[in-house]
Order: sequence, then structure tokens, then C-alpha cells
Amino acid sequence: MKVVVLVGGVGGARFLLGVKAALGLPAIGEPQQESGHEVTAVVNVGDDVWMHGLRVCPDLDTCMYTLGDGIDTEKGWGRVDESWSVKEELAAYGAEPTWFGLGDRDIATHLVRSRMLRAGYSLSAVTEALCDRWRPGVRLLPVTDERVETHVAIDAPEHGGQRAVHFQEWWVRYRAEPKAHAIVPVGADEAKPTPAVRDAIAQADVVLLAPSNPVVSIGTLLAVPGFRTALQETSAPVVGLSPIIGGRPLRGMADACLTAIGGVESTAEAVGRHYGSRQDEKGILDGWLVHTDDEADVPGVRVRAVPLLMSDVDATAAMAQAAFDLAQEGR
Ligand code: FO1
Repeated sequence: MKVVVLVGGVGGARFLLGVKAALGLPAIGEPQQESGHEVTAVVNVGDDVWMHGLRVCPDLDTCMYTLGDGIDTEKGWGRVDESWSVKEELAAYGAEPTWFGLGDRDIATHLVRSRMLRAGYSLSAVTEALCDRWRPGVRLLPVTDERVETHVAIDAPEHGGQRAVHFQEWWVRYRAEPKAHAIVPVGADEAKPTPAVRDAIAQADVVLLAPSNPVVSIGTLLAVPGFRTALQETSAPVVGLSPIIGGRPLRGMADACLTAIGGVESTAEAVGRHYGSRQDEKGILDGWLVHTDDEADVPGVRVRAVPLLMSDVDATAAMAQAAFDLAQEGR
């Protein structure tokens, strides 16, 4: 079975572990060819940022390290057994920004990536090269090779109005505390999905939306012109998993993000309706899985309620299996 999963960072990476387990693929390393299964993850690039002259791609790296058994499982991002000498040395020079930490091991990844990008390789080619080392067992595809970076408009009384900061500055430096007036994927208008992304979606047997942030993860994928159309045109059923648990986002600041894009409520029903039915002009869903405690009426979409807590790999595999079952019911 050819499975395409749309993902962001930490939650998306953990969901991919569950997808592999549900398909009986080994947790670490490449699947045997005879398994007959192929998992492709289309990964958000809106969190990507240049830091100290290095290109950092948090969501791609979080997926790569998680599936390659190199992640710091406590933080959910960065390398296990990390050290921070370079960060301390940079701080000693007063080199800004000091609010974003690059670990010593992690820096090697950014050095290889930045060097390859400067030599003219695409982000897709660089990611494939990095994955040669990590063997995630899932094909990791950036949604686009163009530069797309999410910016957040926050109050700036000192300027008598608002200013835009990079998503990482809002998220990490300010802990998403300043109200987000707008969230904009800068560069998305001029970007396009890579041919590999288009082909994967066109040839998929099933497409899943991981329970990732609907605005800054899945929303950024959808902002790339042509991506939404690819989802609408595939013959594969498209099933989403709600990131809302008991009326609240489980991880991150999805509620702040949902409010910023025009008052979408933090409920499974509102997020399902925000994605919409494939029977409608702009919608993308055939099926919508919500958590047992949540309810959702999404016109034109089959809704099921199952436990959606990714407490361990078995529970996450059960979620992926429920999504496959819902997909089996067809478009
Ligand atoms: N998150 C933090 O809270 N503080 C950091 O200093 C930080 C550094 C960092 C470096 C590389 C990387 O891949 C991720 C990093 N993150 C850090 C996580 C990241 O900011 C976000 O959690 C994701 O972008 C949201 O998915």
C-alpha cells in the first residue's frame, strides 16, 4: 500500500512511527521490499530558518531524527545526548540570536545542509542525502524546494502598530505569548509543490493528515499553490486526524494559531469544517477521525470517534489503523 502522510514536527513525527507500526514495518531502518508498503511524508517547511548562517529545518529534522532513532525524546526535537559548546561560545561573542539553541551534534546536520544548498542542490536532494545516514524508513519530502517561511504579526507599541517576526521568534523567544494578529506563510504564493510530492499524492492509495497544527503545519502545506488541488484530484481517499483532544489542542499553541486565521474555534468540528469536504470546491477531506470525547458534524465527511492520544507507539498504531479503516470505506 502506498501511504502519504502530511506532517509538521513533533506530533507528525510520532504519528509516522505509528503508521509504520500499523503497517508492520520495522521501527528502525528500511522496510523490506517484500512488505509491499511505502510510506511518504510530505513535510512542512514554514518553520525553516537561517540561524548563524546555517539553514535549520526543524520539521524535516524532527521526522528524520525520530524515525532514525536519534531524537531527544524528552524535548521532542534535536539530538539525543546533545552538548551545547557552540551555543555557549556564540553567546560569549554576543552573537544574536541567543534565544535559539543549536546543539553541537545537530549543527553537523545544518552544516551539511547549508553547504549543499549553497552548492546548488535542492532541499529535496539535500534531505535525501541526510536520510542516507538516518534511514528513516519513510520517504521524507519537503513540500516545496522554494523558500517559504511562516511569519507572525504581533503588536509593536514602540512602532505604533504591529511588526512581523519569524515563526521561531514568536514560538521560541516569546513562547507564543503575544497575540498573533496574522500568520503568513511568506513566499508560499511563488512556491510550488515538488514533482515528487505531486507524484506521491497522485499515486497514493491513501492520504492521511497527521494530527499536526492545522495552521502552521498543515496550513502551510495547503498554502503552496497546487497542493490543495493535488489533494482534491487524487483518486486516493483523504482522512484527517484531529489534533484537538477534549476540546483543546493537545500540543503546542494551535488555539492561538486558529484564532489568528480568522477565529476558527479549537474544536474537532471547527477544525474538520476548516479543512472541509472534498465534495465541496475547496475542501480536502473524505474522512475525519476525532477523539472519543469529541463530536463533530462535518457535512460531506465521514466522522468516527476513536482514542487519539499518542501515548505510545501501540496507541499511535491503533490511530493509524483506524484511519486506514475509515479510508477503506472509500471516497
Ligand atoms: N525549540 C525551543 O523551544 N528552543 C530552541 O532553542 C529550539 C531550537 C531548535 C533547533 C533546531 C530544531 O530543529 C528545533 C529547535 N526547536 C527549539 C524546536 C522548534 O522551534 C519548534 O518546536 C518547531 O519548529 C515547531 O514544530
